[in-house]
Formats: sequence, structure tokens, C-alpha cells
Amino acid sequence: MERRVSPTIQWGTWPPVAFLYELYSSIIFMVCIAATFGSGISEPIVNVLDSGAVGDGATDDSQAFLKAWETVCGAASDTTPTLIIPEGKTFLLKPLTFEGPCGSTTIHVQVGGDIIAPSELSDWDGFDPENWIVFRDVNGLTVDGNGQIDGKGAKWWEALMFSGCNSLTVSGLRHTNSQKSHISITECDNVFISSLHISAPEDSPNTDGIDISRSTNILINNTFIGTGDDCVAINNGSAYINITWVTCGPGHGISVGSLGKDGEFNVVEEIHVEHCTFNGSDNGARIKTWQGGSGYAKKITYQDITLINTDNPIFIDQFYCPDDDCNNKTSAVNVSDVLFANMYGTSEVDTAIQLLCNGIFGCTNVRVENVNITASGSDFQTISSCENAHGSSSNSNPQVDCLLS
Ligand SMILES: *[C@@H]1O[C@H](CO)[C@@H](O)[C@H](O)[C@H]1NC(C)=O
Ligand SMILES: *[C@@H]1O[C@H](CO)[C@@H](O)[C@H](O)[C@H]1NC(C)=O
Ligand SMILES: *[C@@H]1O[C@H](CO)[C@@H](O)[C@H](O)[C@H]1NC(C)=O
Ligand SMILES: *[C@@H]1O[C@H](CO)[C@@H](O)[C@H](O)[C@H]1NC(C)=O
Ligand SMILES: *[C@@H]1O[C@H](CO)[C@@H](O)[C@H](O)[C@H]1NC(C)=O
Ligand SMILES: *[C@@H]1O[C@H](CO)[C@@H](O)[C@H](O)[C@H]1NC(C)=O
Ligand SMILES: CC(=O)N[C@H]1CO[C@H](CO)[C@@H](O)[C@@H]1O
Repeated sequence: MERRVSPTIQWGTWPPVAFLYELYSSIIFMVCIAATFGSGISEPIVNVLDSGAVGDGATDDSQAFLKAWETVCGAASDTTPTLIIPEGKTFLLKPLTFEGPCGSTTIHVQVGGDIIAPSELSDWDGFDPENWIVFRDVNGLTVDGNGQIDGKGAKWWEALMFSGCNSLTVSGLRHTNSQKSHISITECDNVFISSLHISAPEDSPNTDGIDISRSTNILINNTFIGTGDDCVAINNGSAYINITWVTCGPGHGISVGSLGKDGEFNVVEEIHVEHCTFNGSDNGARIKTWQGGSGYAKKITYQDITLINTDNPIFIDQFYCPDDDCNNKTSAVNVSDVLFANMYGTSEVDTAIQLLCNGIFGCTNVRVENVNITASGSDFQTISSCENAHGSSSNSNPQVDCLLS
């Protein structure tokens, strides 16, 4: 998300998260999956209809879902309980948390039907307005199905949050109309996200597709993201994040950061974005850091990327300042070991490659290889521009002669 409003969430009974200053609001699945031992049988099967859910899109089904969850979460350790949200129905849910830890080490949530949020602010009285659906401390969770999760465009939440979750799988769902981020993943390890379809209007502010922070070993594969802000934003404490076969656009690119806001110490490393397409997005491959921060962003690769009418296809911005009210500072997040390779297609702007690094230590070992980015129109040509960027380039159009060796 470009601008984060500061945290107002009361995390209450979740002490480890006191430091979660980056809040996610629409739908929150906080899922924690611990070690998986397999060998479970697919029982018990718990259908939300059997717990009293109505599924007419108007009745508040929250309590029925929580009741069903109690059964699922309380199932014995040698089972694989399955929560069925049946297709052909639409379930209205108020903010709720599917809380772990649970008895079983593997839990399956099958989302066949649609889930919608209440659209009136008054429906949120007495609830934490930052979070809609939360899965918290649930280990070995799989959430899949063809259902749609519709945030109804409410401004005050994020759609789906997985927090503190290990061995999480999310696939197949359609997410729409969250006004903040659609899916947030924080404090999770070993996550597989695939075949999602995430959409929000292009002009909706702060609607990140997927926000990642303090998480490791994540693969996001084969997913479409079209939103009003970053398609994927990778924030502090994230490492070993792979993003493959993702199409982004509209949206603000697949971004590392923003990092180092308000002098924060932030670290991100081992981020690999491959076989992705940026289609009409503002920004493509982007690393953004505020002046005055510290820490690092390193070992980042963007390769095998298709660009279609992309604004700022390749962009390192160490002067990130969306409100234009920043002063030059004397510290920075250290950006190094960045590879942009095999990137082909068209740019909406002339400066297709921008490597803007601070004058403190600049960016080091930035490589641009096998790149051909041409103008999307016939009235301009692409160029590159650098400040304090060190590294190398080969076989690049536009040439990046400004990279200092
Ligand atoms: C991420 O990509 C790296 C390099 O391509 C690979 O070695 C690693 O296994 C991948 N990790 C995941 C979780 O997919
Ligand atoms: C990722 O998606 C691609 C393209 O759809 C597919 O070929 C590949 O098998 C997927 N990889 C995994 C690990 O699911
Ligand atoms: C960023 O993450 C690192 C590593 O997890 C942690 O040490 C640091 O405190 C975090 N920074 C902030 C501002 O939370
Ligand atoms: C790019 O986006 C446009 C507009 O949404 C769409 O018509 C086109 O099919 C997309 N191209 C690809 C390759 O996804
Ligand atoms: C920045 O990172 C590079 C690569 O890790 C390292 O060589 C350099 O010393 C770092 N600079 C500072 C000021 O930390
Ligand atoms: C770059 O791509 C354009 C358009 O596809 C092509 O005409 C041009 O020959 C390519 N340039 C290089 C150096 O490969
Ligand atoms: C806000 C501001 O003063 N930004 C400047 C900081 O310094 C760089 C040069 O290293 C300038 O390009 C920025 O305009």
C-alpha cells in the first residue's frame, strides 16, 4: 500500500502481534499451520448450513460460521476436518476470527459459495474495523474453492489476513472490492498461494492485491491481480518470496517496500519475481524506500517479465515520497544485488529504466541484462536514468550506460 494509516487495531488477546504496525483490514484470514504429519482422514465434515447458516446474502451468518469453526478446530489430531461453505449460496459475514490453535494439524476450508461483507458502516459497530475475516494461529490450513470473497468496497478493512501461519495453502478463490488490501500475510512461514483472481477498481486507493510482511518461504503462482495499488507489496521482515506466473494490471506493480518509512529499520531479501506480466500497470518491477530509514533490501530478481504499456517498468526509487513532503536524510535502506533480466515489451513513459539511489552509499550490484523495452507510442523513445546506481548492464534497450561500475 502506498500510504499506511497508522495502526489503530486492538490486537487484544494476540500478544505476539503488538508490533504489527502494518495493519491489514478487509478480510483477514490469520492462519497458522504447524507441522503437518499427514495421514489424516477427511473427517469430520462440517457444513455451515448444518450450523444454522442461511446463505441468502442478507442474514448475518457470522455466528453459524463460528459455531462450525468450533467443531472444525476442536477435531481430533488424527483427522483432517473440512469446513464446507457450499456453492450456490451467498453468506453475509460480519467481522470474525477463526481462531486457533486447533486440535488437528491439517484443516481444510472449502469455499464453494460466496462470502460478502456488510456494506454499511453501522453494521460494524462494536467490531474491530480493521479486519474482516481473520484466520489466526491455525496450522496446516488449506483454503480453496471457487467462491468469491467480496469486501463490498468498505473503506476500513482489508480483505483477508493470514497471520502467524505456517504451511498455509490458499487457492482458487476470487477476491473483489476490498478497499484496502485483499490478502495480507504476516508472520507466516511456508505459504503457497495459487490460482487466485483479485480485482478492484483501478481508481480505488490503497487496494493492494497481496501484502506480505514478516513472512518467509512463500510462493505466489498463477494469479491475476488487478487493483488500485500494488499488485503485490513485500514489506519488512520478508525473505524467500517467489512470485511466478502472476499477471498484474491495473495496479502499481510488484513492489518491494515501501521500506524505511519514519526512520524504520527494515530488511527484505531473497525475492524472486519470474514469468510475470505487467499489463497497463503503473510501475512494473519496483523497489521503493523512504529516505532516513536503515536496513537493507537485497538479493532481488525480476526475470522473464512481459511488459504491456507499463508505466515505469523498471524502477528503483530510494526517494520514495508519495506526498512530496520529504527532506533529504543522511541514512537509507541499503539496496543491493538486484537483477532485472529478460524483460521485454512496451513502456508508457520514456524513462523505462530508472535507478534512483541515494548519495549515501547508493545501490550496489544492480544488473540489467537482456532487456528490450520499447515505447508504447510512436512519438517517443525509451531512455534510462540513474542516480548513484552501481552495477552492470548488457544487451539492454534502452542502454543503461548510466550504471556506474
Ligand atoms: C524460490 O525460487 C528459488 C530460485 O528460483 C528456488 O530455489 C526456491 O526453491 C523457490 N522457493 C519456493 C518456495 O518456491
Ligand atoms: C505455476 O503456474 C504455472 C502456470 O500456470 C504452472 O505451469 C505451474 O505448474 C505452477 N506451479 C506450481 C508449483 O503450482
Ligand atoms: C523489521 O523486521 C526486522 C526483522 O524481522 C525486525 O528486527 C525489525 O524490528 C522490524 N522493523 C520494524 C520497524 O518493525
Ligand atoms: C491486457 O489488458 C487489456 C485491458 O484490460 C486486455 O484487453 C488484454 O487482453 C490484456 N492482455 C494480456 C496479454 O493479458
Ligand atoms: C550495502 O550492501 C552491500 C551488499 O550487501 C554491502 O557490501 C555494503 O557494505 C552495504 N553498505 C552499507 C553502508 O551497509
Ligand atoms: C526490441 O524490440 C523491438 C520491438 O519488438 C524490435 O523491433 C527491436 O529489434 C528489438 N531490439 C533489440 C535490440 O532486440
Ligand atoms: C527532497 C529532496 O531534496 N530530494 C533530493 C535529495 O537528493 C537527491 C540527490 O541525491 C535529489 O535528486 C533529490 O531531489
